[in-house]
Amino acid sequence: MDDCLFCRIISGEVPSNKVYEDSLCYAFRDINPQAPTHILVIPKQHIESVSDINSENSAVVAHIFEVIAKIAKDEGLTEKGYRVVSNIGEYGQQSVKHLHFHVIGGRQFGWPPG
Ligand code: DGP
Repeated sequence: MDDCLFCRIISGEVPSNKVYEDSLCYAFRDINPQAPTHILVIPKQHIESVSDINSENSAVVAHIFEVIAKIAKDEGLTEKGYRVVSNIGEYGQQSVKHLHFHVIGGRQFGWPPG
């Protein structure tokens, strides 16, 4: 989508700090990191949010979680633990309307979230 920031990052029109890429997904460092490691993993296909995952497009989500496990290992997050978050809609405070999974780690987190 022309007016989608993350689609423009995938195309290279908007620069990003790439961590991983394959034919289905793209991972890059968040511009405003909330922890020592903060990576966003996104499908190349434009899907707006978790609410739009269905039987037609869910295979890419399964693939993304395999990629997340690999990235977490590569970034040294697996031993201590980390968090995977997807914000959805207004109450979830989703600011970019392209499905993305935050992979955040490198410090202790609290629960519940604010
Ligand atoms: P969310 O609030 O869940 O929609 O998260 C969107 C994230 O995207 C937020 O943590 C900041 C990040 N972000 C926004 N614009 C850019 C950008 O241009 N480049 C990068 N690398 N990250 C961005």
